[in-house]
Amino acid sequence: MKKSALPDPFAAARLEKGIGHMNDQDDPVTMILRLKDLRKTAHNYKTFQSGATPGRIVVPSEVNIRDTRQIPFELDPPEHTAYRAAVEAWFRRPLEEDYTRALTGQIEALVNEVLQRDTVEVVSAFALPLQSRALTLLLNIPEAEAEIWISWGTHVFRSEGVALDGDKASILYDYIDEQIDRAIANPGEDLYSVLLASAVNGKPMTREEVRGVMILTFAGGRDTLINAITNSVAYFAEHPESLTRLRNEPEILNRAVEELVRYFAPLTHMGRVVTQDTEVCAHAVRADSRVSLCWASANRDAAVFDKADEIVLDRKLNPHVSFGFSHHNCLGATHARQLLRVLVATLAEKVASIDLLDHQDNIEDLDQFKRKVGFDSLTVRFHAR
Ligand code: HEM
Ligand code: EMZ
Repeated sequence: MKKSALPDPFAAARLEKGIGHMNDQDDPVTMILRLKDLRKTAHNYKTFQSGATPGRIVVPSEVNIRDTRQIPFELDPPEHTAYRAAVEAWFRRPLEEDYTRALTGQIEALVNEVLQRDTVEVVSAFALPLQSRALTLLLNIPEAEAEIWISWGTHVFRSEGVALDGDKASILYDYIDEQIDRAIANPGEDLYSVLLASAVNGKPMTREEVRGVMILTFAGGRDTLINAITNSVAYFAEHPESLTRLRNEPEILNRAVEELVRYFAPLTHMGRVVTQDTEVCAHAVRADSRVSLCWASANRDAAVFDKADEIVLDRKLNPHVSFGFSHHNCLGATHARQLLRVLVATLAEKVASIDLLDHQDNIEDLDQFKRKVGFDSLTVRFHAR
């Protein structure tokens, strides 16, 4: 087994039953493992809601460390539709030329820097700075601000060996509160100021709502992107022929990025709260219990994907659900895709090969399932072309 491989722990349960079970802080979760069932459930927001107690749809549940509702993530239609419409245009800015140019500048500088180094620990010295610097573009603030976020480590709610870390989360909340104060006192062109000046259903967004959008923007795009970046580096280390292919066939770049994202599924699953007794995959689920939409499992569903456990770099039909499905599909996907496209193109252009020297897997414990989602650390040496 290659070190960059992410085995599929859901295969047997998906085939045999279509569901899995896990406990999480005494609030159990029925995991939906097949793509077709997942899509049907994601559409049905009346029976499977996102707008429950803040933090409850996340697995592990964040109800004990967070009161603020993340927006638009923890809302259902019709509220969701109005809030999402208010922020959608901002999250499409990564398609603008200036944005892509700035992103390319950041990524080229970082790749040039690691090419000069002897060894590089990819998670902390490549993926984290890359994710943080790129986020300054999405927020439209000076790049230097990223240094503060880098000091927080990979996940803003979790720590080494601690599933949920309230102290760590409060660093983020306090920081966002300060930034909102600053934007109120001195409005600018940044996301905080734009949200404070925006209206939903004719009413100005409240401070608490702005807080909810900002917490989500920081939390949702952090370990997901860090895992995607680190897993990509590990993959290219073990598949130098793929770097060569991307150099010779740049037209497959977008497909390659979709395929890496399908295979890595950086967010394993996301919950919903059941509003009435019902069934998923012919299995009874009770009102007020939780189900989860398991993107990582659905992406390996052999009923939909040929060679589901392989990275087929130019895969043509690729209806993966790594960025979710239906109305809550990932708002940050435009940014994430641009970042990964520029990263992969830059690696193909500048890097001849990567030696994988040392690694520590990051394995999520989902009770019945143990899923490798990436690396806690990955040490490599980059060789220039
Ligand atoms: C929603 C995955 C990057 C912000 C989602 C959902 C998934 C997902 C699966 C759907 C959640 C659900 O249905 O409950 C990912 C992956 C990423 C990524 C795999 C990286 C490879 C980002 C980034 C940001 C972001 C960079 C912003 C900085 C959001 C937001 C939502 C969301 C705001 C909620 C959308 C809504 O509820 O309407 N993401 N995400 N994500 N993501 Fe991402
Ligand atoms: C939540 C979630 C968003 C949650 C779309 O996913 O990402 C998780 O990493 C966070 O812990 O709070 O933002």
